[in-house]
Amino acid sequence: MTAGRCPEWRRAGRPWVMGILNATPDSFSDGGRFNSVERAVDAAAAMLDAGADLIDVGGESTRPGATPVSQQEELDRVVPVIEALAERFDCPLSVDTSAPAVMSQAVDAGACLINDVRALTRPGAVEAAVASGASVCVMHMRGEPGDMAERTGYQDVVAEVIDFLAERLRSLEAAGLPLDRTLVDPGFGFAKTFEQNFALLRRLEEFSCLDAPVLVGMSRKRMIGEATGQPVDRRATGSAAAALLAAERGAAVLRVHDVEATRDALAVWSATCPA
Ligand code: 8Y4
Repeated sequence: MTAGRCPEWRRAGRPWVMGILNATPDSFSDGGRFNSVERAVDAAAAMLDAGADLIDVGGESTRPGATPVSQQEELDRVVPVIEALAERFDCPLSVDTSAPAVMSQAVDAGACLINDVRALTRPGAVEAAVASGASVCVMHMRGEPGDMAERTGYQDVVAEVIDFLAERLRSLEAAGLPLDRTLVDPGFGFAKTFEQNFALLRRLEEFSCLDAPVLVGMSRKRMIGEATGQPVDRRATGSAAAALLAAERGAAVLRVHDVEATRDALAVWSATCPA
């Protein structure tokens, strides 16, 4: 299997901006596959125009209450989109999935990064990821999107999330995934309260002890809504502020919906950094 090339995640200057692309059928689509692939390509083009460095393609919603998607449906949604993006653009592509078959086929189609909110815990996921040659982002969560809300008991959320990720990195390394192919993610909003999410953001620098690039995803999430009082469609400004604070605290990759707002915030930050 051949993975598209991933960038060197750690670099001087600003973090990489990962644009979120939902490869889920939308209500305007006529249901035809070609139509939804074309729409996805257009959405990716718009994010790249706005300054995205890479695109994260997902076909399964991890929102609480979302209906689970069959593996075949996920493959049908994600693989044609990644193929089309790999043909059209030369940016790195990421696949947001927990399913081993989707990992393998998405990497074959051109993805260089596997973004798994379940940290390769599904049977066969570690093997598929190792064999793919792609990089992997391992994220902290507890339970499943349906029961996460009740699983927020921590003594020290930052220490416990770091411990979980450290343990995951060790076992992935033992399974044949070298450290230079892994990123870590605190999993904002996944089984965390408002205070816990903001403790993770405030103390993000502590994640540098893991020696892996840190990816963060806070874009438009409830933590932003709770801080700003804004509904989901008016959280771009709050999300850009959160992304900037993460950048300041060492984040290597920012997973965002609002690429232009994020790039503008980073441009202002960069101007304060001596060249
Ligand atoms: C509005 C829009 C409200 C989106 C909530 C959401 C992460 C992730 C997700 C993350 C990594 C989401 C796939 C949840 N979050 N991957 N994925 N890190 N690595 N919710 O934080 O965006 S989906």
